[in-house]
Amino acid sequence: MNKTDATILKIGGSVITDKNGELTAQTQVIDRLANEVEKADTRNLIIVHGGGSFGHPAAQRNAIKEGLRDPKQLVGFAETHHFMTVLNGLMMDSLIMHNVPAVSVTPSSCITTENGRIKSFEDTPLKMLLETGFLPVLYGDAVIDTKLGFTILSGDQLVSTLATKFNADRIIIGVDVDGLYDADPKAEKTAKLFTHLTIDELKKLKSKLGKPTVCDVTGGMFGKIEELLPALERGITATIVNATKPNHIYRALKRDSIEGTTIEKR
Ligand code: ATP
Ligand code: IP8
Repeated sequence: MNKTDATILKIGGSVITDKNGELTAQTQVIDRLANEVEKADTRNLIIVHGGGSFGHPAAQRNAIKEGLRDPKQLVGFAETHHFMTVLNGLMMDSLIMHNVPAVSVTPSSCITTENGRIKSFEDTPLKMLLETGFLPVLYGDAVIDTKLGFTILSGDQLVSTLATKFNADRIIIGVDVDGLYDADPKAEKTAKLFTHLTIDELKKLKSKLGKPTVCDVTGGMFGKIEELLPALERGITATIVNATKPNHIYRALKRDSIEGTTIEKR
């Protein structure tokens, strides 16, 4: 199938929340990003945002990723999902205030997983929203799992699945560092930024990616790269940029040159 001009933009929880705290939204950053999305006016855009300090602490506290083992976890699942809707609400408020026709699509209402991998996806409303000219917004969520009872679906798995489903030509990933380094730049001051990587180079590097130092049930940068691989194998380009820096998401959406890491099949 030929590629479309669809763009999947992931806005990381490390950007829109403070992952050192709990339920700490970066509302000014959210507003700036909404303004950048408005200015860029990109057609066929889907946004996915991460959980940051809204999703991960509740998911960890209640062991939601590991599945249903104790009825007490049910409230924990509800809490995790609810906190994600609160963060999503902040994103939606800002996007709509900036005249972006953004519509929230709740993953737990249209997706189930099997052992953590997306198994069913009722995507007709999402496809029709996009075709009608809306900007669908999804997020990492607590979802029903056919084997585990429930689990956590990362925004990164969603990004890769959506990019494949919509035959997107590119994925933009906004995080709180300048791209992908040869080590966690927050832990190693001498870490070197990669500007361009092929899949083969990326696979060799995977073992060096830092495990999360903050609360993150979906594997941090390692988990992100692991999830991106299927989309990259299909020839979809991924660019990792620093979304905490003003206009980096805007410039990436406009296809302007930008500091960051571009990953391509070869
Ligand atoms: P969320 O899952 O909440 O959406 P996110 O997608 O914004 O979060 P993380 O999963 O926290 O982002 O990954 C970004 C973090 O990964 C950075 O803050 C950085 O410290 C860390 N990191 C670890 N190893 C590396 C690496 N090799 N290169 C770049 N960043 C790395
Ligand atoms: O932040 C996980 O999504 P991610 C969301 O994209 C939850 O990994 C609920 C923890």
